[in-house]
Amino acid sequence: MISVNDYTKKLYNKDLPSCSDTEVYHALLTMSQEAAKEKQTNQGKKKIYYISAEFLIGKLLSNNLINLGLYDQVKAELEKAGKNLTDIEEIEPEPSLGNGGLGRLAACFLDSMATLGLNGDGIGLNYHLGLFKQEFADNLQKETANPWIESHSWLTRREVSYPVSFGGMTVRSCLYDIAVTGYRNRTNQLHLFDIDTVDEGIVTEGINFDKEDIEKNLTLFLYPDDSDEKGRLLRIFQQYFMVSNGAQYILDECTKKGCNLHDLPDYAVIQINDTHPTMVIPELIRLLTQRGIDMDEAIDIVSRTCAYTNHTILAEALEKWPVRYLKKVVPQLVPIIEILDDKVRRKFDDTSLAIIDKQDNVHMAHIDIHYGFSVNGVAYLHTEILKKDELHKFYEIYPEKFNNKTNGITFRRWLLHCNHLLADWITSRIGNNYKLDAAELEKLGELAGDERALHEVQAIKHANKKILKEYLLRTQGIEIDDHSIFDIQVKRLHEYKRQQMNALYVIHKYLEIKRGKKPGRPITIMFGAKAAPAYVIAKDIIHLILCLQELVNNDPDVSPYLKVVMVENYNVTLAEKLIPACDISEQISLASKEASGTGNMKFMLNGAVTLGTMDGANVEIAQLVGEDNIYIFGEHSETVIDHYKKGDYCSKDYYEKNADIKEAVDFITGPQLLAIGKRENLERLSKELLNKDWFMTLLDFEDYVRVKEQAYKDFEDRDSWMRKMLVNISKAGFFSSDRTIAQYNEDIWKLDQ
Ligand code: 26Q
Repeated sequence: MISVNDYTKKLYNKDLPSCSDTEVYHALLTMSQEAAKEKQTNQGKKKIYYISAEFLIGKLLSNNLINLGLYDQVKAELEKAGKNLTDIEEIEPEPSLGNGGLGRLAACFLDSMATLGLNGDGIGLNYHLGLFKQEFADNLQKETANPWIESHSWLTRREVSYPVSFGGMTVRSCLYDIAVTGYRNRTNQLHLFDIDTVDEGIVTEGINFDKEDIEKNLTLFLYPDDSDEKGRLLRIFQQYFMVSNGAQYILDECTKKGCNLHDLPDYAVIQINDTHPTMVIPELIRLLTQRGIDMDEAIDIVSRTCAYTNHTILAEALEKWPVRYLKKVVPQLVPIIEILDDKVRRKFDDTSLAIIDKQDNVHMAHIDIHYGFSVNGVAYLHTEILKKDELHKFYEIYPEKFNNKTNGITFRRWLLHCNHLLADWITSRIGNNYKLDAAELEKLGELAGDERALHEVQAIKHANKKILKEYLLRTQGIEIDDHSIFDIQVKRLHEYKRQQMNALYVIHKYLEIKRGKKPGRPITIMFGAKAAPAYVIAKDIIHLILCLQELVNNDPDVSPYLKVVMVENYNVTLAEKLIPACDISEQISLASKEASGTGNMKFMLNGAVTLGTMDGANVEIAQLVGEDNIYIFGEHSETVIDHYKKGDYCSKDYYEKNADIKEAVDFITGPQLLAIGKRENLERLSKELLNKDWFMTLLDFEDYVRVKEQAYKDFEDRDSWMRKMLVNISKAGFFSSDRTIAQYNEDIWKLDQ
């Protein structure tokens, strides 16, 4: 049997006990990489290529050890040598290749594809600095560069390189692979394209850099600020670089397997993760015609190879690119896009279905829908809204293309890795099978009347709360009370996710406590969120939360009862610490706006109870756990959609009618917060809430307060709360990404296992 010591000897000529934690990390990294290589890759004829601008993979060490079946053995060997795996995990930098849900979903999907033994790879970009690192100064978000690639890393350089031509210049790519280890199964690959000329040295103060120096900046950052034209052009450079490399790689690989390109759909299926990789469609058509296939046949081949996933219904997030930009960056694609548009216009006389609109903007999603064979939403409600509203006209002409694939999460990372205590307890109760067949968690339901079992679950939750408490104190200097209720909202900052509503609640509670109405048990309300650097209101919301943190936590009348915590630089690693410790999971988006959510599933699996609206996958969670085991509030999606259609929502009406709302909103610009925060930011936010409130915070505020108070009250009935926790865990099996991926394969990809 291989041992860690063999590797420390090989790498450093030292025995394990005398190695530093960094050396041990490098030894484990090499050991895992070699073990992954040993696993047979699926050699099936057809492969699924999951192409995505983001893969938020998180740290890989422990996850790979678990998947490769090495975890227990390594842990024991380290302990014997006086080392601690948790300390070594902290040495690993977190790869920073995604923003949030969409990128994390791609990572969960890769894990499930490998675990199910599917022949499937990821294709993306190797951003050297990835997403920015968030720091707080003066109660504001500051962005700094986040270099994550070290000389010893999970990236393996491949001998693969392609030319990619842009208007006026050609660059050559290079390729790095990251092994994707399936749980006790295959190894697949994540292919990350890059160029050798990238130069981190062009970054000055914060995350500023020359946006026009493409050879130096192409794979520097994930989604550089696109608030100006140069940033938007760079985004197109990145997208085309990704898809052109991906398309060349796919055609090469299929050709090597004997594909004659006319039969490409028998060898490849390409899942397009939102519209960011949409240019793969015209690029493949271009490459096929270059290789001698006529245009009509090329279009037909590509249309039978590509499938599209939609992740958003927010109009402002649907990508549209001016033809002018495309002519600058990818002139070779413009004639092809024009042909695609022309075909659509000949076939349908409704111009709203066209690819190029009157203002000369290219609608990327329209390319995917017309020239892909499948269109899927990511939760039941989301797909229904796409069919009924947002994409209704497309649904009418292509009903057979539309399908739902409710999102899922990998239980290897979101249970086995992040919550060892709970995973071991589940194993002790129902055995190991649930690790590969998540539906088996249902068996835990039988323990709902077993008092001992319930107390064990509750003890695990408390132990995780203590672990989080210690972690936050050590890493962020934050002190929390592990006997308080942990009420947590962590996700990207966006107005539709309504962190501002939770902040208004904090104000409301603060004022109540000030007036002497003290909660029986202390409450800790935690937030974690990054705001896009150019998203002004989102940054104002962060400012408000940070100011509240300062005010509340330093007020001796209030802080024994209420604490506000905004963790810095929320990322996958922090999620893994926060989620197992959570009591109440905040999923409070405006109904109809959150396509699915996946954090909601992670919290549920770890025994938190959801406080949420009937939005995204919350709807399916509610159906599974039943109304006694979830806290639902707020207007439903039909009502909200109706308000938008009629344009009849007026936030001022709610402000004027409800004294609690008025008091909380006024507080934002009242003397106490102005003494701490910046007038400009606070006033802008307050105005936004009063004059616009596009995501209807005030509409749901009253109901939110009512239901949240009920949840806090119910928390005190410990036995009944423990039962709610257990029911949530036992019903979480549906949200395994293994189930999601099996459905993608059955309905869309159709690969042999
Ligand atoms: C678009 C144009 C210009 C610049 C940036 C973008 C852009 C970037 C990222 C648009 C969207 C994204 C990311 C979207 C995302 O993460 N969506 C989430 O996807 C999850 C997985 O399906 C869902 O669970 C979430 O509900 C959804 O918000």
